[in-house]
Amino acid sequence: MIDFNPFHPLGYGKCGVAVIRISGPEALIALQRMTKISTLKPRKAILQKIHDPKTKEFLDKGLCLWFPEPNSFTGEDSVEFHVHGGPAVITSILDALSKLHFQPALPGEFTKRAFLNGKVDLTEAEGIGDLIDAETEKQRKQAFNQAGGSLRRLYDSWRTILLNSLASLEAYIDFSEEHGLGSHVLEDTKITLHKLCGKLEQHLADGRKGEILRTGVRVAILGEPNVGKSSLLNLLSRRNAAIVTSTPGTTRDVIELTTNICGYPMILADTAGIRKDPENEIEVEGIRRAKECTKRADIVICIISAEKKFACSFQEFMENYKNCLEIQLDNVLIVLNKIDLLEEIERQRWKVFNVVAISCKTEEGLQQLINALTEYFQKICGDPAEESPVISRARYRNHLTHVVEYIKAYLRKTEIQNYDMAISLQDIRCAARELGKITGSINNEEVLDIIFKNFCIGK
Ligand SMILES: Nc1nc2c(ncn2[C@@H]2O[C@H](COP(=O)(O)OP(=O)(O)OP(=O)(O)O)[C@@H](O)[C@H]2O)c(=O)[nH]1
Ligand SMILES: [Mg+2]
Repeated sequence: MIDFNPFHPLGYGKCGVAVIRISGPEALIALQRMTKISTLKPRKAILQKIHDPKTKEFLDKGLCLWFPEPNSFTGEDSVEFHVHGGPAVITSILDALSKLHFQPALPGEFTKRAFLNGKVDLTEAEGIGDLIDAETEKQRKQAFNQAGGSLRRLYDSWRTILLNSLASLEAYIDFSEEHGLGSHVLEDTKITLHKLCGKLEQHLADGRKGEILRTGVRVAILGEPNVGKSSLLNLLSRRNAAIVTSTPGTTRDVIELTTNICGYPMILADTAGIRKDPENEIEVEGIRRAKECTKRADIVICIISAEKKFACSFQEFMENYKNCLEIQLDNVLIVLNKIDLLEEIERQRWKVFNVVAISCKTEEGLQQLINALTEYFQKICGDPAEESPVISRARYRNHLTHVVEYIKAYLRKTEIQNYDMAISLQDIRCAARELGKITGSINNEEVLDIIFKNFCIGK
């Protein structure tokens, strides 16, 4: 198996050094047939001329390493060629390897083999995938912890509790009379499972922190036309992504981009300005999309322009404004834009209101806005450096929900007089199975295919 696929965009491009990895029982033989190496120390780099195994033509000179099984990433014999990263060099080495019957690796195939050879469990494998996809510091931390086994240890410990409870109860059913196992076994197990259920429920009630951090926090910018929504999108992303003009109703479609705010991934959406009297059906559709977008958002930045005059109290004004924008979220950050247009006296007036005052034109107040957003992100995603491991995928949540249901079903049955104990144990077995599906100790080929196909080539 070769993990460098020249047809895949992620594995190709000019670079200083390219690493071509091969894995499988023939890896060392391939290395010996393509170099003059006869003996080699494990994990020690050696500079060698690399040649075609059939024509003997020299292809490049590079570092070669051998990782004997089982102490390699895949758990199989593996070899690395560190060669010059030019396309022709890479292609010539891949061609040479194919003459020795090596196949290009499929996406995630290295990690899948590592999993099948017991080097990592499924949560660690998925953590490795997340580490490769991580674009911000917080995502990296969460993925790094998971790849290092934080979730595996947690879920394995819970599975052990279930299996121990099961063993105690089975022993009680089989031997209680002969060996005098007391009914305290039943009571103790009930207490243990109650506690475990509580921990699981607490773990599940995390507000989807880990999942949101993994995929990005959705932030929608909403407001009346011309208040500076597109200007803010451009400013926060440091890109000229959206058209800015002085004509109200410039933006029609939702413009979405991903950016990094203090290590948190933010999926920021600029939307059409909302007003009661849209000019045409394009604007009507734009407004519909804007409102739709806020329903998916974790945070809404609601912009008002400092040019706005209102006769009522600020609270009343904001209530009307939010009603008009149809925002029902808790996480609404009110931003007053265009403060560069205000006289000092007017600025003082705004200060009493709980708004973040900025100018997209002069960038005044930008840091305060970033601080306010970061506070929201900490609330929504937590901090993976400080917290216990959190659920990072819907797949885990789904199985964990089933675990809770099975434990509760068991506990409910124990409340019934003369319940069939042997049958009720099936619930504990199912609960343990569901946990096993998360870590992969219980696996099925179809699920594995789905998980690993989302990996990039080379991992
Ligand atoms: N003085 C001043 N003008 C600004 C500021 N921010 C935006 N503008 C101007 O306000 C006008 C509208 O800005 P946009 O960013 O297009 O506003 P918008 O909310 O996206 O408008 P629509 O897409 O029409 O809903 C443009 O002329 C901007 O240059 C600011 O902080 N100060
Ligand atoms: Mg706009």
